[in-house]
Amino acid sequence: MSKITAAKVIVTCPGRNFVTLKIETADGVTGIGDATLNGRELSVASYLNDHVIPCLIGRDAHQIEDIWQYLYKGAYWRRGPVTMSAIAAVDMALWDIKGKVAGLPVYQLLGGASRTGVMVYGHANGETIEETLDVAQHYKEQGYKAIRLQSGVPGLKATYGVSKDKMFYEPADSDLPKETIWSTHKYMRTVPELFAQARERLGWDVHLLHDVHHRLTPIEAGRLGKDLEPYRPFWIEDATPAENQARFRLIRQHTTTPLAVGEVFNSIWDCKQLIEEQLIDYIRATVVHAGGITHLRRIASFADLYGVRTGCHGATDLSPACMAAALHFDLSVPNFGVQEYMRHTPETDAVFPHAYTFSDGELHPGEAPGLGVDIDEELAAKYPYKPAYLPVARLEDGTMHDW
Ligand code: CS2
Ligand code: MG
Repeated sequence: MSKITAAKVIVTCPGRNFVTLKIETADGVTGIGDATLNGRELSVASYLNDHVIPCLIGRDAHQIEDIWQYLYKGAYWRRGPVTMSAIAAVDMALWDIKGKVAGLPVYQLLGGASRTGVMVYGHANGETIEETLDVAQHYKEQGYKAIRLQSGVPGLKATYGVSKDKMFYEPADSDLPKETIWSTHKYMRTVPELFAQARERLGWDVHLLHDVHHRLTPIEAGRLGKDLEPYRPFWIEDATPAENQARFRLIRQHTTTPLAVGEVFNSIWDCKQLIEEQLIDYIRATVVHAGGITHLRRIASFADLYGVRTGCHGATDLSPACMAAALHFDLSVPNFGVQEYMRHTPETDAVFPHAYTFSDGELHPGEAPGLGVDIDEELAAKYPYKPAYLPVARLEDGTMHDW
């Protein structure tokens, strides 16, 4: 028995906000979990402080499944991004503790390694196609086997995924949501040209991905998928908003371009129909937003029945604690696809010392017991919370759209 004696929530902002749960047991072993929900960080911090931590004290840290079920069923108001991010943080911290007590990296507790490393994809973006491909060439030279391409759209001031800093992308960049303008008509002409030039310049040995970021209707997504088929994308992501999972049937009728969705999902129920009707090819749900390692394993096992592979979200707003947990999951899960890898800033890496390493286009979680990540509380205290929101999108006539 490893009795939980204390737990605390650490909010820090080394360039962007992160929320971390730290759990301590009677034998002095601690574990951490990421609880960051971009733009709603303080909601999860409160959910943990006010409604979870009081229920954890005195429980056995080794009872990961029972605690998961207690927090999920005991909430009465099940699911949702705040609840499931809080449960995820507890889950990650308990797997961290279990690994440390066992003296094993968490992937060994999940069934051991199923591969030598975790293929990741980098993020090439630019105002123009040429600038985007210059950055993509740089990622290719760094050894990346998979690269996401996002370029500016002529006639639009700003576009999802295009940032000033080419090695770091953070969309939550203002203390109230920025209003951006979107035009599907202008966008639809740009992406096929981007991919045509990308194959010309980068060749066929590198996987190319693109994030549509919820912007299209199903038939527009079908059109885009069909237009991109000659360039064989690894996937197009979030082609259309997925609350109504049946929307993807229409896309599937028109294109064989692989579809990825799920970074905004927080439970298996958000993707059950998408998976069982084989409407997608990759599920993007993450450790931090979909209930932790415990629940993500359930989603992956269900996906495996239908030939759907994992492609976990890994943006800068998921902390190194989540990245570490994701890599232990990725190394072991049988139906692995790819792991997103947006590098964090040096300040963030200093606050979250970690064992994972990058080489030859792959990440590896390392052999440290537990998750192999920690939080430097003293350094974290130097970066107080700073309100930051994701943008919103409107069409050129002012209609609210999906960002
Ligand atoms: C994006 C993210 O990484 C991705 O695929 O969709 O940048 C997303 O916009 C942010 O994580 C939202 O917080
Ligand atoms: Mg995305």
